[in-house]
Amino acid sequence: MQRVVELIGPHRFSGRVVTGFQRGSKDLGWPTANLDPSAFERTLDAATEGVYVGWAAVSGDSLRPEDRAVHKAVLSVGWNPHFDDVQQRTLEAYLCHDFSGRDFYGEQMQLIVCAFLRPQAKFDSLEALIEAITTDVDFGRSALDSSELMPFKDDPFFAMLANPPAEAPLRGSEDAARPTD
Ligand code: ADP
Ligand code: RBF
Ligand code: MG
Repeated sequence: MQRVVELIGPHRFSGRVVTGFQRGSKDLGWPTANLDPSAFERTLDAATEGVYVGWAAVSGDSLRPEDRAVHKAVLSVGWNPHFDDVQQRTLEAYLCHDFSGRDFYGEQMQLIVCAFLRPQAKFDSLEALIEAITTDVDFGRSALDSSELMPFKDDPFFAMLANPPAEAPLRGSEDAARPTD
């Protein structure tokens, strides 16, 4: 199967990690963090179905600081045509990082999707799908090292999650602190 690196977008998404069919890690050996559909369903064109690469970060108090860094991500967008039971479009990302068994369901995930690799496909066997994903991850990881895609890792969008804007001071608090004379 041929893969290309076609620059797209970039598309930025932010939403909760939701549960899927649970077969990414169990059946395929490639866990994917599924994004809440409300974070993309209305803005992402149906024609964007395919396999993509980008960068991803997740928050979460149970995660270690290294888990919360910006990681390479290889993504699947669409209706998973290999399976017949997927009715709803998914946007799901394998993050190129070892979370050491920690999961992060319900946490906030930010994603920048910046290049297309190939369309979604239906394979002759589960093994063939796994092999295709394995090649996508290898190919995608090296594509993300390129001078075109690497800069998105430092996109200001990610800094917003790590350092949310400080809450504005309550009105009147400055007055209270001011000397009264
Ligand atoms: P589901 O069908 O519920 O998405 P998966 O088998 O695809 O289940 O597993 C995904 C979950 O595994 C993620 O939501 C996340 O909590 C966890 N996970 C652990 N490591 C990773 C990783 N490297 N990339 C993506 N998700 C991971
Ligand atoms: N599902 C498909 O049905 N066809 C595909 O071509 C396909 N490619 C994928 C490529 C990558 C890199 C990843 C991470 C997933 C892909 N998937 C594909 C989705 C896969 O079926 C899904 O993650 C699992 O079924 C778990 O939900
Ligand atoms: Mg998944």
